Amino acid sequence: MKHLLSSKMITGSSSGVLIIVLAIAVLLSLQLNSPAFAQPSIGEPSLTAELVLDGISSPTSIAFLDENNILLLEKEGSVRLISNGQFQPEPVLQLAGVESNNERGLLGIEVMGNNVFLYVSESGTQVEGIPTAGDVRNRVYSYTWDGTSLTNPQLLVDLPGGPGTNHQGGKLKIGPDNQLYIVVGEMQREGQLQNFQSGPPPDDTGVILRVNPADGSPSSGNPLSGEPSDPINKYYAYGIRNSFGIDFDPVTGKLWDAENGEDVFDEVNLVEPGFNSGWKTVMGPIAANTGVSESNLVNMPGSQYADPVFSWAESIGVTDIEFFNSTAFGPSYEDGIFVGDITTGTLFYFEPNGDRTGINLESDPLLSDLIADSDDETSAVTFGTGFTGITDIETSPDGNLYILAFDREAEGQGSLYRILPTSEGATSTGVPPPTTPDTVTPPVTDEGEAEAEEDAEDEANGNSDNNNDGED
Ligand SMILES: [Ca+2]
Ligand SMILES: [Ca+2]
Ligand SMILES: [Ca+2]
Repeated sequence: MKHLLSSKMITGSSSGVLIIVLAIAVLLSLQLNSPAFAQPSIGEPSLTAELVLDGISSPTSIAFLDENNILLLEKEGSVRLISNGQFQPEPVLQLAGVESNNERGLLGIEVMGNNVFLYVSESGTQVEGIPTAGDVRNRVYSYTWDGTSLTNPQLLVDLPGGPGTNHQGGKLKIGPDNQLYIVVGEMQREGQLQNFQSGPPPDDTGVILRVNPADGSPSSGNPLSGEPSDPINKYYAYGIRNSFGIDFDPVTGKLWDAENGEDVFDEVNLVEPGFNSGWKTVMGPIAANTGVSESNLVNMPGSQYADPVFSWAESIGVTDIEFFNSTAFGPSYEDGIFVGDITTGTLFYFEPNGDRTGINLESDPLLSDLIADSDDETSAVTFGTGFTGITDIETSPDGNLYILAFDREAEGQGSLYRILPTSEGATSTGVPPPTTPDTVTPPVTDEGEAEAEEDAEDEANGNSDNNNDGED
């Protein structure tokens, strides 16, 4: 609750006294309610967060089919359809053999016409005809949306799923070049893709892939290699610890990502072709990693290291990033950047700089270093709070912002919100009031334990060759 409506946020608006009174009223109402019913709040008074649906089981991602129909992923393997704000009772696809331990599961979705792409962790049995020799694999499939269900699965990409049960990545995006981008976490590996110069060769972990959405083959023009037999020919970026968010700037067409750190430094990055994010030698700005220079990294031909364009000094598990390609919030928010996190359930907002190569904070006395290293600085980039934990952010075709909330304190119980102008409240939009689903599937995730497990894993790795460990 430490980021709740800070004084800095309040004084940023014009009618201070009224807003302070309203903020106190909001704080009092939050205190009167139990945390399970805490409502998100938005710092900008002209905007409001409205509940679309609750009672969702461990939601990881959403994608819009059109302005009235949303596909939603539940981590254990269901693809659900939300039509006109109502959950359809039966999943449009129920996957078998999904491995959903810790951060594994049905993680990512993207839509291109009638093609729907899914990223899913599958258990070590033969799935879709692929013998797996007992290994958990992360796989990307293409399905066809026929209006009522997902049919005709086609395996596009077959990826490692371990040994770590965390850091699986999983977000998918189609770029303006009509290629499919896939972010894959490092899964506790320590190879050349994690910047170990003497480590094992590239193994499809800690990367962003760029592939042909028709068949999963490497896209032409990839930055590291164009050789058909070269395993790095499908990589767009590497050195990524873990990411739950990639998106394209609608103005420049460039890719950005959000990455989460171990205990220090979450990041937002501009991902130029061949980007090396620096993990596991560097997290956050390289100057903050004692005794490390770019010569300590694995510098593949065609690659370049770059510092994040923004960092949080203390890791809060940032998740998704979304460019708001909409005028629904007025001109000042058009094509701005929203980022969420899983630990505090905070929605952050950033304005790109003039040439859209970074964040417009040059004139801020505390944030011109592009690092949020205090609660006040975190609050200065906070847009909204109270979303329990955020797993996805999407802009609807009709221009509103949707936030997918995942409550780790309540076994992954999820909610879907949308943010819209306060003047267009629920009663004038035609959106039905929130309903309680007929049947609520008991959550079966163990996210709390998973987090403890991840912490234990990260601590266990403390003696590994990780230069970040000196930072705390
Ligand atoms: Ca980095
Ligand atoms: Ca700072
Ligand atoms: Ca998203």
